Amino acid sequence: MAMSEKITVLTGGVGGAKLALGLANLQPPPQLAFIVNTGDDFWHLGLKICPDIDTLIYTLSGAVDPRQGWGIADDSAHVLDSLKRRYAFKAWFKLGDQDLAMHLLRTQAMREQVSLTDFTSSIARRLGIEAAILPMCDAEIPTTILTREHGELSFQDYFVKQRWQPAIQQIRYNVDKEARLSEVVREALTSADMILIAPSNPWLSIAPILAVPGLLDLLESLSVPKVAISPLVGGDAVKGPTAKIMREMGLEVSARAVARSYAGVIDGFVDDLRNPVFQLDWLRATRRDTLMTSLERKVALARDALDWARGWRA
Ligand code: FO1
Repeated sequence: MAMSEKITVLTGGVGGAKLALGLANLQPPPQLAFIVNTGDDFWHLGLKICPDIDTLIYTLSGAVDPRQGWGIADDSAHVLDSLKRRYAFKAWFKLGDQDLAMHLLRTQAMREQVSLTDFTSSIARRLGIEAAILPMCDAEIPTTILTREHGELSFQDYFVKQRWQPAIQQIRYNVDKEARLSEVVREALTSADMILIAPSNPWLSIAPILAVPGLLDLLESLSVPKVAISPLVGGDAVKGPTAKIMREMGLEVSARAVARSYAGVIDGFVDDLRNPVFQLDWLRATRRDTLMTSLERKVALARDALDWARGWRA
């Protein structure tokens, strides 16, 4: 039975990719589908760049730079250096030479009207990835950040150029009128035996996915276990601005506040052992060590989360 078990995961960023690697290394392997945030995507130097999709693809194919958690390990930067030295281009977004190959192919595909879904699945297959990697939407839904200091910033301007320092007034998920839930995303959700929300930033990585028209309603209508894993460990983010953003939005910085932000979406929560214990009457919760500092720990967290949710599945 476990052989054909279907697990669908909402994910974005480095934390999500770590859990994905744990899931992909489970024995026996479940059938995995990852619905990936594309709110961070942007056009830069004429190239279509999808950081969260690439982080997941590089992680699952073993190419990722383990120190950064994104980009390709031991990549060179000749193109970027040339842009900086010869042309005085302000290269604030680091694009490695090998990473550029992905952006070139993707940009060509976009120009030839290939959908992001089709391009992503063909490139993932070519890199030997068995899991389905599904962009949350084929239409662009760019996240923008309203700040007092700089006004409205595009996502990468806020995240990379400004190093997520400006205080957030509002996060906008700019849903285009043309945006539709793709058939493959719908199918991945409706056919899943279990749905996980990775320990990604709830507001920057998961909320853009939930903003795809029809996705939230569909999720709410499904009766399989829906389990989020805490992005906070010991009351702080492992990496990135989750805790800072919660403070700026006037939220308590706690796993409880994260779980409450998923009200109506999840019915289970894997909390970290280091966080203060909390209870919500609508939520099943368990406590684990969620720090994924080695492959063994990633696999253990993935296995524990699935075993736990299987235990209370009707
Ligand atoms: N993150 C950085 O902090 N600085 C960078 O220069 C940078 C370049 C980059 C290039 C390709 C890619 O796929 C990801 C890259 N990231 C970089 C990471 C990325 O922008 C963010 O981590 C995500 O968008 C947030 O999930």
